Amino acid sequence: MADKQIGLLVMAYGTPRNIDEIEPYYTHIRRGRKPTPELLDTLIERYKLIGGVSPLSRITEEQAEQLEYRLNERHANVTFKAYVGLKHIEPYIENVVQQMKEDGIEQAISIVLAPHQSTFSTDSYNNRAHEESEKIGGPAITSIDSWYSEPSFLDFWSDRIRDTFDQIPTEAKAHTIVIFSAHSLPEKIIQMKDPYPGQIADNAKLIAERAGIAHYTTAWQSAGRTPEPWLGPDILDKIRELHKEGYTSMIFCPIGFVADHLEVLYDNDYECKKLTDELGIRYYRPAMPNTDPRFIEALACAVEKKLI
Ligand code: FEC
Repeated sequence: MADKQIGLLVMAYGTPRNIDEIEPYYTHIRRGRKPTPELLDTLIERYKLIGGVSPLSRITEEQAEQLEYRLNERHANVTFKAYVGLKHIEPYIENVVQQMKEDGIEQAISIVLAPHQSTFSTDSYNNRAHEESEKIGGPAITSIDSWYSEPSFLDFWSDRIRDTFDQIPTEAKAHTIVIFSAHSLPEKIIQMKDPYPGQIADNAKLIAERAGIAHYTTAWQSAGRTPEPWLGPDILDKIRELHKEGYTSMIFCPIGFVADHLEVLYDNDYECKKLTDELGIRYYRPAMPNTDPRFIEALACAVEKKLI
């Protein structure tokens, strides 16, 4: 008898693959509103500062391939077939659901390459996948809402933090703080009882306990350039506040992201680093999950929980 086939819909944010794709990508993020020339230039400058293009599309592909490989390795009677569907650039989530149907996939599991659940984030990915499958009559998709508490994911960050502490001079260790950060979202999510802020706080606590760290805090980064209020405290304000409290070394853990990309390579490694340099603070930013085996394991375990 042929193996049971399961589609693995791996969804991620997406990134422009060259300079010409930046404007349509930005327009899509802004729900169809073209950015002003000033906003566009600022974004192009940020991409230039990280080398012209983001490594995100390559990393997303590798993460999906490795997840597929790991699952196939340990499930003898099931064949997992990974499909990458993106939020803001081709191949869009909808096109990939159509592709799965054309390929004869009847059953699929969807996972978003972002650990925490939010209406503005993971729910919007999953809703788009479900709406398309309902429209075209399949495949049946089972979605993972969030996976931040997977033990291997907690191990990944706590090991990274311990390794980073080892690099800090002994006399500076007592004045070191870990800053866990995630992408800010509009403040109205608090009234909407969105799970996102609570999950970030819980994730930070779980990692801090595992790593055995004395001082940690949370902050929001990369807020949108819109007039509405966004979740705070912003990470740059947080750095200034912690400096006043006497911290001299800071370990930045952007736990809301899982890869090297603009929001980490620019917002953390350029903007936060510039400020810590000005204030005379030591800046540490452990390597991102990318294709680390502990991270791939966390994704695989989250998928396995949805297997019937
Ligand atoms: O190209 C790259 O390497 C970076 C890709 C990238 C990731 C990412 C992750 C998240 N975002 C989230 C929410 C928002 C909201 C807005 C918003 C705006 C941008 C802009 C760029 C961008 N995001 Fe993003 N985000 C990435 C890139 N993001 C570029 C536009 C310029 C700017 O404002 O910086 C505001 C939209 C608006 O204006 O209305 C909201 C969330 C995540 C983490 C979860 C996920 O990965 O889906 C949440 C990667």
